[in-house]
This record gives sequence, C-alpha cells and structure tokens, in this order.
Amino acid sequence: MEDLLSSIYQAILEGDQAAARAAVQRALEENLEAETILKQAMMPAMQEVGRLFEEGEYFVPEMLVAARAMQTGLSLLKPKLVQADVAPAGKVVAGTVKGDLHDIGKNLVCMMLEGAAFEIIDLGTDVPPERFVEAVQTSGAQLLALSALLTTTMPNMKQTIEALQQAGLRQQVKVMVGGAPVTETFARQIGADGYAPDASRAVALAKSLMGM
Ligand code: B1M
Repeated sequence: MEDLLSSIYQAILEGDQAAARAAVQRALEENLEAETILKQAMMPAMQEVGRLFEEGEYFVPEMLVAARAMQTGLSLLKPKLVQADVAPAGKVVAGTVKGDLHDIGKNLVCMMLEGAAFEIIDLGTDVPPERFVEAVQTSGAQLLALSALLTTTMPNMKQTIEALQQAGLRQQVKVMVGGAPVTETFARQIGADGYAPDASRAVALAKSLMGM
C-alpha cells in the first residue's frame, strides 16, 4: 500500500499524467479507499508542489502539469466519492471567484457535495459577481459556494456577497466560503454564513446551513 501511495505522490509531483492514471487505477483495483488515496498521496503531493513553487524550484509550467496529473487522478476517484445519498439535499451554485483560475479544491468540494445528494451548478473559475448573482436568481439555489486560492482574489468573495445584497437576493441564499488562504475570521468579516477548511467539512457545513 505504501508503495502504491508513493507512486501516486511521485506521479503528481512530476506531473506525469499517464503514471498518475495508472497508479490510481492500480490502487483502486487493490481496494484502497478513495479517501486514503486522496488524503495520503494526492493532496500531500499538491502541497509539496506549492512548497517547491514557493522555494523557486518549480515554476508555473510545473504547477500546471502537476495540476493536470491531479485532475486525472481525481476523475478516477470521482465515482467513488460521488456515491450519492438518495434524497435530494438542495441546490448549490459553486465557483471560483473572479481573477482566480484554481479549481481543484472547488471541484473536490463539488464532488463531495454531489456525493451528499446536493445538486451542483458549477460555474467554473474566474467567475465575476454578476454571474453568481444571475445563477442564484435563475436556479433558485439555496446555497452559494465560493472558492478562492489567492490572497489577491479573496476580496472578490466580499464583492460577490455585496452584489447579492444589491440584487435583493442575500436573504434567499446561504453563502459558504473556502480555499487555502480563507479563514473563519475572514468569512465572518465579509458577511458569509460559513467557512469550511476542506471538502468533507464543506459537506457538513452545507448540511448544517440547510438545517439538516
Ligand atoms: Co497557483 N498558487 N498560482 N496555480 N497553486 C497557489 C495557490 C500558491 C499558494 C502557491 C505558492 O506560492 N505556494 C500561490 C498563492 C499565493 C497567495 O495568494 N498567497 C499561487 C500562485 C501565486 C499562483 C499564480 C499567481 C502564479 C503565477 O502566475 N505567478 C497563478 C495565478 C493564476 C490565477 O488564478 N489567476 C497560479 C496558477 C496556478 C496553476 C494554474 C498553474 C495551478 C492551478 C490549476 C488548477 O487549479 N486547475 C496552480 C496550482 C496547482 C497551485 C497549488 C500548487 C495547488 C493548489 C491545489 O490544487 N491544491 C497551490 C499551492 C498550495 O495550495 N499549496 C498554488 C489542492 C487542492 C485539493 O487544495 O485548492 O486548497 P485546495 O482546496 C482544499 C481547501 O482549500 C478547501 O477544500 C479543498 C479540499 O480539501 N476548499 C474549500 C477549497 N475551496 C473551498 C470552498 C469551500 C470550502 C472548502 O466552500 C465553498
């Protein structure tokens, strides 16, 4: 098991999509839990990629290929992570805020919410406040899930909440926020209804915001 996890870790770190696919497939065939693969190999690999970038050993192209290898692995885990409960739990509009192209964490949050029977309307990345507003309005979603990975794009979460207020929609939708630089204190400061540090806690938060 350690060998398999370390091949997945290495494949993502090196941005080797084919090796990541093969290693994750092998791990699933060996009946390793999707969550074990994610938490013990894939997420630590992305963490290390971030560290290497900070140290100046990796540059944007290395981050990009690592992200692709990660997405390949995630797509194989998705069927395991999305074994949905039966009763529909509510509708969620989700997206990464304006100016921000990071979507791996947001995708993971969406997958886990889907697994908890939420209906997801995923707007993708670099989503301006007005698109969030429009989607909430047309879908009648009860929850808005905002992700940001850059300190420079965190203020766009606040702008999105303000845009909801201006459109008269703030009372209709609960707003949850998350992403590596986001904190509970920041969430409170910008008037969000909740913050979750990771995907599984995002599910718990979504359920509690829905009164479940
Ligand atoms: Co970027 N990047 N990046 N990057 N990147 C970070 C975020 C950075 C921390 C790296 C570093 O310096 N150590 C740094 C940000 C520094 C800062 O703002 N303080 C950074 C930078 C600087 C940049 C660029 C500016 C680099 C440049 O161009 N010079 C640039 C910005 C582009 C843009 O967005 N406009 C950039 C670009 C990129 C790539 C495109 C190459 C690629 C993203 C590809 C993609 O997402 N499709 C990339 C990557 C891969 C990273 C790192 C290495 C990995 C991010 C990731 O996917 N993590 C990252 C370093 C790091 O995070 N350590 C880094 C794995 C993922 C599962 O975790 O996204 O944290 P995460 O999600 C978690 C939680 O945060 C939480 O749950 C998830 C699962 O547990 N969560 C939520 C997330 N959203 C949530 C929402 C919720 C609740 C929980 O409720 C709604």
